Amino acid sequence: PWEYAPAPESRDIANLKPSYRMFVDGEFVDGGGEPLKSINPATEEVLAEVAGADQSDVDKAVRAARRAFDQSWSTMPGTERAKYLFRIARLIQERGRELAVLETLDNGKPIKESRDSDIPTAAAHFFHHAGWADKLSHAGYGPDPRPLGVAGQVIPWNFPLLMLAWKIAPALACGNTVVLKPAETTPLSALVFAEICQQAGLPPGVVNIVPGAGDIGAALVAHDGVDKVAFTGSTEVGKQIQRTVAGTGKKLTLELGGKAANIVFDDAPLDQAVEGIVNGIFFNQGHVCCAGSRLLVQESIADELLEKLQARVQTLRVGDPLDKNTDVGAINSAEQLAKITELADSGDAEGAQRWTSSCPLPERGFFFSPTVFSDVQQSMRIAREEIFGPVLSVLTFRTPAEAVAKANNTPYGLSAGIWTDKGSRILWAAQQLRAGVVWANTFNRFDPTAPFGGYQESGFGREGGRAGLEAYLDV
Ligand code: TXE
Repeated sequence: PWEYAPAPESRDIANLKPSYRMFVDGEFVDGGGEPLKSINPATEEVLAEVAGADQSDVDKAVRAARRAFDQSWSTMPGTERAKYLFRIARLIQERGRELAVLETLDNGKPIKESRDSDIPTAAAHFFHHAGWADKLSHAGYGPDPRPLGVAGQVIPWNFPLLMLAWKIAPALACGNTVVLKPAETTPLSALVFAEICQQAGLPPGVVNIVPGAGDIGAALVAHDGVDKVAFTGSTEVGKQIQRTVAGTGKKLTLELGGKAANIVFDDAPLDQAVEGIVNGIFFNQGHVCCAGSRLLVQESIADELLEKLQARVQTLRVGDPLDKNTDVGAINSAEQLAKITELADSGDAEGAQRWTSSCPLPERGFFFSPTVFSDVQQSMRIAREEIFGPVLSVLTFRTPAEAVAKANNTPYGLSAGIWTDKGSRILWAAQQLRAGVVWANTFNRFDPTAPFGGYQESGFGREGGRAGLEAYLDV
């Protein structure tokens, strides 16, 4: 074990302040609720205190969003809305280093991921949707597609700024205004985004950020002044939200959990597949709704693949999220670490074989070694439940039909991966798999032009691409 202390200059680069206020009607204001403490999961130290919203703050934010919708945003020509979105996109890029370090401090993810993936992809979502703002009348929705009104958006902690971008960029492009609640453990980048909205000169009330716990998310979703609800988070909370919204006439999109199969056939390029398997489950510590958490490997190559995989996982560097060489960072919270530990222990109890990387872990902070379970049966909890951590469950199959049947044997349906040399098999499997995204000979690729979303208990509605705009328009 080694002692880890983040370099003091990282706080300066992140422009970290001792306290943050919430953003309502274009102003930073105190909240009426309990303040939140944002913890650095790699050190367990408090990073900053954040104003917490209460119900009346939610109400003020929704009213501000309504005024902005009626008075400026929904009637503004698309060409003008586009200018604001382009400005926001450029400001995310300009402040990219600050945002990347802040995101890593707050979330625990490796700096190379926040630097090369989260922040650039968030900017890309604003660029992409800025380009749509003045073209909606020509997009095949009919001559006059209309915004829905005020969007109430609740996001999780795994990609704090990126999930914000997935939600806010399409909403604004279509002429809606927004009240967004970030996750309680990762509110900081959303509040820096609020500064960016001010810098971009966005009219007051178009974007409002109300930090708080689940009760504030629930209050936002239930508020009468909200016309559209967008949620990314656990399937359990998604179902609660569905019940709240039922019968109200509000539009709803849900992006929930997953248990994706990453399927490796015997003709796959194995070294390439190993890289894709590692990326599929260890990217962002496995805190990824579309993580390739079930490896389905053809029986004839299972031993060889597992050996290669273990050798590769052994080279992953776990630890200091601010070190550019770190591959696997910190687990976001003590609660999530406890959940991962409990589910991994159930794998032992149910008879799976646990293999763990021998990388040393820091003494402080929330860390979990990259773990691979073999001899996994479909009935085991580690094969059925979303672990949302760096834990891979390996199952085998003999025929393509069996692979697809096992892949589809889940209540979820967010993503899947296929590794094979045969193009015809890719097309066949992609049609058979009940998953919103199917990657072939790659994994965890995201692009704002591609719709993303689930089947079954992974939710409904799409984010990104033309399909993603439909969630924010009356056509
Ligand atoms: O999620 P929650 P948690 C899964 C993953 C993880 C588990 C629990 O398996 O281990 O969920 O994570 C807000 N009404 N995913 O507890 O509670 C909450 O404040 C309205 C998968 O963090 O769903 C936060 O902002 N909002 C997932 C957001 O919902 C409520 C990402 C997500 O928190 C609420 C996250 C309520 N009643 C977790 N209760 C994915 N699909 O990527 C909580 N919230």
